[in-house]
Amino acid sequence: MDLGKKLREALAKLTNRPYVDENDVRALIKDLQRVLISSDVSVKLVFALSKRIEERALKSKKMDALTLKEHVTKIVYEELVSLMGESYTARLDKHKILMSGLYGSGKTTSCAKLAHFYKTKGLSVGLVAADTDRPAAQEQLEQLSKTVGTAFYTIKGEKNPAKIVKDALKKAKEDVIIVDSAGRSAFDGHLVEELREIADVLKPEECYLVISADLGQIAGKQATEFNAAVPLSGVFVTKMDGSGKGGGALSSVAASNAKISFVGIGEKSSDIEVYNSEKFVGRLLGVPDIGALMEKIKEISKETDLKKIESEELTIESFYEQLKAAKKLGPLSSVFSMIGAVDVPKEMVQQSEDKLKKFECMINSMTKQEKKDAKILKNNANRIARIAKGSGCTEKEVREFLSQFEKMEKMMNMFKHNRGFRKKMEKMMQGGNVNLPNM
Ligand SMILES: Nc1nc2c(ncn2[C@@H]2O[C@H](COP(=O)(O)OP(=O)(O)O)[C@@H](O)[C@H]2O)c(=O)[nH]1
Ligand SMILES: [Mg+2]
Repeated sequence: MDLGKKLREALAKLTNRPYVDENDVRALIKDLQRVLISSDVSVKLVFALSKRIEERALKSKKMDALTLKEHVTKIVYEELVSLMGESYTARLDKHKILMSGLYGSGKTTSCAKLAHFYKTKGLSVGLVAADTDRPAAQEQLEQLSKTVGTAFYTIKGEKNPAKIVKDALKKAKEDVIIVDSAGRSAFDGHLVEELREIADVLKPEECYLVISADLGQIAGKQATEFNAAVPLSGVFVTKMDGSGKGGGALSSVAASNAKISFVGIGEKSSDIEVYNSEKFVGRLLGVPDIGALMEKIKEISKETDLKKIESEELTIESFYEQLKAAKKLGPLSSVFSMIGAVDVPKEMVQQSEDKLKKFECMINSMTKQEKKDAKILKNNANRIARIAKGSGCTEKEVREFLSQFEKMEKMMNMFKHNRGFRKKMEKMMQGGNVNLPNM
């Protein structure tokens, strides 16, 4: 089952409603709990998270610029991000990496992925095959190094991995050196000893543990065990693409002392991402960049300077400026879902997008003077025909736009001259309910 889909459904139930009360929040939390536990997030973590969401949603002060629905969505988002751990920043200097992990976790594949990643960052990479356990392990990495296009080092037939590493270090001149090590079927003393021997020679700046997302919450236990024996700088979580337990793996690693550094999302060398919990949660919730969108909404509500509107004439030109500002928020569909309107039918979103695009074309076909003074357009068939032709719209559409614009102008005039109305408007804007008329 898709964790993201279920999470989105749980949130949609809430965001479809006009008001959010205590029962709504409790029901949402119940849904969230079910979803998280089914993706193997530990019960302990789930309950701690539920408690925090409930407390914050019902007790913490809501920001004026947010509606109640946005307030709850924001809290769920923030708490999920904190459950899934800190985002990672990959280092881009010269450094040496040791990869460790159990059999089949995806070490060798992930070595190639890291090689690909650093190559795309403009660094040269050397791959070192120091898995002397599995017969074909060296060939596997050599093959991958050819595909990615990096240097490759090993000593065929050598049984001592530390020797291979020592020899590679003598020859390698690359910026980033990545050492693949042997796994074991379980975490044991032999594995620790071997890793320590390699680390003594390599002196790695980074030591990544490779863990498959399939392990779910056991991933955290493994990270804790490894970390105690060989200090880890991060965990490379693989197979995020095929596992329903990804949420459990990420949250349990985040709760251990280790950090998630990279995630593998497929079998190809390019299927790698630097771990970003905001992005991960945003994707789960169906809004890829929810954090950035929140910031922008806040900024824009600050920017909506009421005094400015009060003193400024509304012209097609200034309307166009506002249109462009609104477009900065991103595609309308994500703007709609941000303001809680997740169930807006696709056709309607599309219609609004199309309408905005048409407006833009019409405005672009107007002269400077027309943009400043819409009155000269009114009932002027010649000008309307010219704009329709220039913008690829029908004359009827141009007339519709002009009449909508006129309505807005009237509203603005009322706004300027009527204190009561102005107060109402101010309140409405603070609640974030800024509706484009007739859209
Ligand atoms: N779908 C998917 N498969 C992966 C990923 N990472 C590794 N694999 C597969 O997992 C298997 C074991 O990988 P390998 O690198 O040989 O594991 P190692 O024994 O730890 O070196 C291979 O079939 C890989 O293609 C991933 O992120 N997604
Ligand atoms: Mg391997």
